[in-house]
Amino acid sequence: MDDSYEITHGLAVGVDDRHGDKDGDGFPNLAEYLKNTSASDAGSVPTADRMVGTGETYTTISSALASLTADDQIIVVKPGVYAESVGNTGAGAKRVFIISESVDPNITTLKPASGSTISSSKDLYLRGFTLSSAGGNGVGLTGSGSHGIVQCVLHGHSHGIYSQPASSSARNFVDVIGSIVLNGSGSGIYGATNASTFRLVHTTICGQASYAIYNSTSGGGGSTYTLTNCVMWNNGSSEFSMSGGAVTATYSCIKGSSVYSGTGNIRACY
Ligand SMILES: [Ca+2]
Ligand SMILES: [Ca+2]
Repeated sequence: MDDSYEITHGLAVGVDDRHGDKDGDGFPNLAEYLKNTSASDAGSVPTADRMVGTGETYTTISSALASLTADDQIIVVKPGVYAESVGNTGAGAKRVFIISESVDPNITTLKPASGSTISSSKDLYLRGFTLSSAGGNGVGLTGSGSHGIVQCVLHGHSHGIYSQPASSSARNFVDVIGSIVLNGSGSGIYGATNASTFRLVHTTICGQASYAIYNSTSGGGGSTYTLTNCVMWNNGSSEFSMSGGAVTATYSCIKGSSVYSGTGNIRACY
């Protein structure tokens, strides 16, 4: 975002707050910037490029996504259960915002019969969904990009969020804000081959059979994970497997006796 836009709307210059929502209108600062609406006025909101739901032209997210001919488009999704695996990969992939019409993730659910729930090789912003699966990953991020997963519940996947940039020179930046990852058979976040940068804020990972966060050492995968006001609790193996990666935690509650860089953390409180 341009500094002039950030100054006009009271955003923090020099801080990557693209996935924040300063005015709380449900549209992230970046979408408001790209669509020329005000990031500091909840009465000024972008118009959806596509609407998905009963009675709309598009009744699946996949069909709306396939119809896009440009990047930086906004798909708004009405409440409902969408039994589809959404793929935003390959030659047709777009930078896209997929936003639930409701603030409540419990009434807008994405639940494929099998496989990963949503995958993307370009910038993906996803807000206000429950993602539920029968064994695949929740959000699979390949290619390289800047991604936001906001106010989502990721339930029962293998890995909740799986990031594997396309090459050692690519990198994924992933904001996870106000979300819960729980009760999957793998890890909550899996930093796979090649490096990613994760920022977790107000996010809980619990009840995963493996780790809260697992960092792979392959491909020079020196990923970083910055946690603020997060809870990592009761995951099957332990909270982190971090060889090759690094955790910095601040004002977070992390089960176990390990000490992590950062301040104000509560630990070993079990
Ligand atoms: Ca906003
Ligand atoms: Ca606004």
